[in-house]
Amino acid sequence: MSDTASDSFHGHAHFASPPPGVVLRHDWTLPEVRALYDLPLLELIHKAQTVHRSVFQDNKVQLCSLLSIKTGGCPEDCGYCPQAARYHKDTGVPAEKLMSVESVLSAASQARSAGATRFCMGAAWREVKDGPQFDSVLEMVRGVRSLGMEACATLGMLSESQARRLREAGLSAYNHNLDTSAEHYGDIISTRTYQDRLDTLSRVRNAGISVCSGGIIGLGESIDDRCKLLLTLANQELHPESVPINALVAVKGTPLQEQKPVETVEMVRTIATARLLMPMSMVRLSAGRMQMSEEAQLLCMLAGANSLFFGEKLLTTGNPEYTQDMAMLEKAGIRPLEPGSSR
Ligand code: SAM
Ligand code: DTB
Ligand code: SF4
Repeated sequence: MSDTASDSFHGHAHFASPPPGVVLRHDWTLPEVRALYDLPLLELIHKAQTVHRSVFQDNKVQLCSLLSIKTGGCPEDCGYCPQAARYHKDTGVPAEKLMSVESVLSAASQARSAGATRFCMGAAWREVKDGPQFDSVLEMVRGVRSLGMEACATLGMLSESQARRLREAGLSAYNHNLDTSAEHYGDIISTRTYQDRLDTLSRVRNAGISVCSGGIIGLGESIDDRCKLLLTLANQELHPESVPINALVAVKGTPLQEQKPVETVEMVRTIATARLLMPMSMVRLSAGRMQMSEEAQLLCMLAGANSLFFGEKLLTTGNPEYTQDMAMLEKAGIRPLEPGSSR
């Protein structure tokens, strides 16, 4: 499958070399990462914004659209997730069937009209199973690509052949988050291991699909856990081309329902550190915007976030209204990235 112009831009850091003065490192140590995270805030933001401006167009963010193509009933026990079957009684999130190809593509085409250049499809699966459902997902991927958008999917664990088939269908990126540090992982999820996650990521990478991998802050992790997550992402052979940073949405009925909301400054430090460690990657301000003021979100963009999910729903939880987001960006003079434009 050939890459289009839009493909060779966002995300695909390995297609372009860094500009002068920007070095891509894969040997970060925890004290180094922690030293960045702990810098005086204004200095940290300044550093991150300086790197950001040398790599990306100024005042641009990529708008992504997210759709839950298969909601709820998941056999995993991720402590943050309202879609896990075992919390269903308390979260009330129903287990639904996979959406039809037709309805997914009609949502994708609407998202494109609203300005999305990337369409992400999420399924509450532990892993992909070969068969008619996976065949439908492959058709969704082909359909989204033929609309001229980047197609991203997050479907749980993948085998080598499934990764290859997704690549052949034209999938631009696969999202698979590490969520937190290896050390903290077991406190949040018991039904799979950190190594399972890393294995799927390397299958995605080996299949030639661009990698989208990030995490969640506010899970009760320490600052070192947060820094270790970023270090693990950055010390891979290639940086993930896309790094979503989520603030926990503490959903009633999940084991993490009582977690305190993430402070803005924590979110900003995490994003700025991600920007410094992975200068060429798209850093996405993902879940948690409902709890943030516009100023907080703009501060995240100043610190190096250059992408948002728009639309009033993420997978199962709320997201700001479209018109509100557009007004926020307009006020700040931030423009959506056009399809196929260059960094
Ligand atoms: N089931 C697949 C998997 O877990 O890889 C794909 C869908 S899963 C819902 C995608 C990601 O959403 C998770 O990896 C997690 O990082 C994020 N997520 C889920 N629930 C969240 C919450 N309550 N707050 C913030 N992020 C969340
Ligand atoms: C990611 O890192 N965040 C998005 C996307 N990847 C799939 C998902 C956020 C989900 C938030 C909880 C929900 O709406 O269910
Ligand atoms: Fe299932 Fe993904 Fe939710 Fe975990 S995060 S319970 S794997 S849908």
